[in-house]
Amino acid sequence: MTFTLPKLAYNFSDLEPWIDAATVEIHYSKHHQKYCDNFNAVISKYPTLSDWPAEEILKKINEIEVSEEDRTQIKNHGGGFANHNLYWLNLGPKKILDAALLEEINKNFGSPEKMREEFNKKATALFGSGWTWLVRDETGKLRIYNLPNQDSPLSIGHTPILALDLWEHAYYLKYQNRRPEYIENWWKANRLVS
Ligand code: MN3
Repeated sequence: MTFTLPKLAYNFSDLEPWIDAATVEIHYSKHHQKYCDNFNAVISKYPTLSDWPAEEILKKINEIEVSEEDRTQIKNHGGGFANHNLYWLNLGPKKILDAALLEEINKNFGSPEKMREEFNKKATALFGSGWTWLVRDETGKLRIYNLPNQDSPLSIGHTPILALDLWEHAYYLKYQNRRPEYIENWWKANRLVS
């Protein structure tokens, strides 16, 4: 199996004004594509993994029989591939609110506002390149945390729900050093939670 980028359900310009068209285009067709290509290159060395979905490979990152150097490659580029898949899926020009998710958020955080507050606090505090995550942990509880680089929550047994890319390539063209503004506007482009 060769991994390919999921087709976006919207045009590059559809997330304007929150995320600009140039950023979406470069992020998707250059950055995301590069993770995908590098992931394919490393997986092509291991025919036993060729039928596995990316998510399964990341879940078993510490068990799969690969060289340590390639494990790092898979973590970085497989993570980059899968993380961006979710990033694009979270976004959209039209809100399609997920009622079951909202109920879970209310149960775990009290309200979407409280969840966003905690999420934004974590996102603003992230040092360097990485992602802020809303995940469901192994007990079913929702949690918010940061992971560095392209590390995936799947690799620690969690199911990612919301994925905020905080690498500078995700926002620098439009927002430069104004990361908090990007974070605020990312919520506006997020179709799952208002
Ligand atoms: Mn990115």
